[in-house]
Amino acid sequence: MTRTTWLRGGSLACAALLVVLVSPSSFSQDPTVIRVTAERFTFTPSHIKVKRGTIVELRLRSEDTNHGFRIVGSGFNAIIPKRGRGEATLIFRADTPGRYTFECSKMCGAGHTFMRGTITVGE
Ligand SMILES: [Cu+2]
Repeated sequence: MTRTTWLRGGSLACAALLVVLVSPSSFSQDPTVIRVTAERFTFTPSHIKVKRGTIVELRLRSEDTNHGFRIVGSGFNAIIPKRGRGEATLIFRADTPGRYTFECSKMCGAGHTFMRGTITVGE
């Protein structure tokens, strides 16, 4: 069974890179699918680069326990289900160039606070 979590954007006032799209039917282009694996205590890949304007579909999967995925400074936060329980999906349009940090938002052990990465939105 695959459980998919569609995340919806909170406030657009966060001036973030992200405009989270509610459903795939609202795309005007095919999303760029990026698969991210969480495993104590890293995300792979941990550095993600996209061009401005790209619709990004992050598919978040765990190789061990539950993890979280939060993009710092935005309202976006997901639980990545533990191994074998499906994945979380986050879709957004990368609108604002910059460098954004993501991190695990669910305590997963001693290295939890080191579990982070970046999304770079280029011109
Ligand atoms: Cu963690």
